[in-house]
Amino acid sequence: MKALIVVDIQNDFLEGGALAVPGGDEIIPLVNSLMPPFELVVATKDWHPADHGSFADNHPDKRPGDMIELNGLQQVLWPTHCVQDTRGSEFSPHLQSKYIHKVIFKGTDPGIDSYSGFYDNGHRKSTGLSVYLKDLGVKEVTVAGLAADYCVKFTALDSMNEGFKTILIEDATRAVNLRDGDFERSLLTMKNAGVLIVKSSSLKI
Ligand code: VGL
Ligand code: ZN
Repeated sequence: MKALIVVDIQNDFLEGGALAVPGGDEIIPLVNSLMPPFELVVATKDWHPADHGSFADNHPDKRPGDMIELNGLQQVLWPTHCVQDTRGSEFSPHLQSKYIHKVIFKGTDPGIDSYSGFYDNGHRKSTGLSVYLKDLGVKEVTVAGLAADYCVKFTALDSMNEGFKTILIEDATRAVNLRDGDFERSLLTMKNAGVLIVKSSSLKI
């Protein structure tokens, strides 16, 4: 069985949102067309409590983009985003969420960030996604969504580590690009880890 994982297509990552990913809105029509052919569609939601340690607002004298150490891990500080049960954490109204079979919530522990849909950034706790997929007999995982240099990258890398054949649709993602070239570097990191990088036009489902 093949699964599509749609990463964090939430208002805060889209135009007008707190942590808007440049061009993020452009992928939504493509993601909408990718979902129906998949037997299983899982979506992730970044789902932070208001006191989350990745928010610059929660650290005196810090600004978005600064680095801190958060419980032993290096952490980039972000604008406050995807707070649980706010409009910013909802799926885009343009995303055809009726095709989503299962939603995985991540980043709920205020003391640790969670870019991947599988594990937190310290690989300390699992979200249950791997067992969920394996129980359903999933062997192949295709990844799309936001953002290519954070949540999409770490979801794809963990998917490989968990033993799934893993495919990234490169035109169905966009990067934050805090530094120039982060998108290209992320593609290379995924490729070197064994992730197949494909264009949607050459995708066979
Ligand atoms: C993400 C930064 C902070 C993402 C989530 O979805 O890529 N990036 N939280
Ligand atoms: Zn986040």
